[in-house]
Amino acid sequence: MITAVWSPACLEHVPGAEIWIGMRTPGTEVPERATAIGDALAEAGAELVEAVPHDDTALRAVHDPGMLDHLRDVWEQWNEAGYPRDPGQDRVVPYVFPTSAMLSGMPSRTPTAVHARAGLWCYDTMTLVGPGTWAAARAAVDAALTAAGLVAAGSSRAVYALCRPPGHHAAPAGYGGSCYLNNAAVAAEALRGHGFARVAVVDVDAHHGNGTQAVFWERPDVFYGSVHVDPGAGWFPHYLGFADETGAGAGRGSTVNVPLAPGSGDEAWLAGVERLCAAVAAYGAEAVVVSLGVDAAAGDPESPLRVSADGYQRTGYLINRLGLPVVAVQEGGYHLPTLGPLVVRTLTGLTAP
Ligand code: SP5
Ligand code: ZN
Repeated sequence: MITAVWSPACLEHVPGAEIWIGMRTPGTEVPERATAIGDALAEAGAELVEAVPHDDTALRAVHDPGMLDHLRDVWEQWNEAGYPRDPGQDRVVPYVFPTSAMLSGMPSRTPTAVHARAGLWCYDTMTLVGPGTWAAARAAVDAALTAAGLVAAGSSRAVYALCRPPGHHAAPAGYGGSCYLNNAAVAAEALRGHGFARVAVVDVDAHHGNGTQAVFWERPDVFYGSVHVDPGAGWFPHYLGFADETGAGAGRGSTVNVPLAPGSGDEAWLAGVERLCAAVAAYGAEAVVVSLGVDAAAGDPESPLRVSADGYQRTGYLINRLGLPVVAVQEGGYHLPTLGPLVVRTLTGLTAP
């Protein structure tokens, strides 16, 4: 039996577009994704549980309070500045970024103008903020926290949170990659708070979860492992996710990255998942958070990996066989016709007796 936590508020985020290489493209992280997954879960007979509101304790342990305030308020400020009317931009889109190239060693200031401040907290032009973005992102966090609570209470060994927007690209003080708040990191933090001494995040989204990696980079109490398309072969997030990134300080060795060549299918993918599971067992994790993207599927428009539906079920089963409590949170997956069935297949493997 699959238990799935969801919130209707997750549909309120309508990105409207992604600005990619300067072009306004339709965007792929659309509300219909959540509807497609929800429909497939209902058809599969999953138990659907509505998310319960939680306080900000775990969220504030993951993200800079300044970024949280920004995300909560920025659309209203943008609207009040009049940009939806003149020049006609109805979403928050940054245009200047305080990169090290710009600052050249000088400290960053907080710009007065909202159109400049957008680039302080957002690191790309693909992750737009509209009127419903904060409500949806915060509801996705509540779904992840509700799932973590159910697992901690022992109501199910594995619980799935239908989080939207996704979260694994959201860093402590920067959002991007269609992600605003890091649902998986917040779930891991919550599991720590519920008394699991060592928690592992296993990220099977097609892209490297640079945000989650950054949150736990120096932390010995949360492991981060990811299998993803090689950023060095030209894929988002481009700057992070290489095999030599293994953590620092007290977190040295508790990050594992398995980049795969474009075109990789089930064999290479499942070998990567097995490597992550072996590392999780060796680490001595007491609970697992799965960053469950299904965009490594052969039919997905956002990655060149070629994982089959059977490959996803086996992915779920390999994690299941660790025998640990699991919170699975939705990340990417953009091929609307197969998205729902792929999630169901993964959860079928994850919850098999
Ligand atoms: C959570 C997640 O899977 N985020 C993925 C973010 C990666 N997006 C990269 C998009 C690169 C441009 N793709 C071409 C789209 C043209 N409309
Ligand atoms: Zn992805």
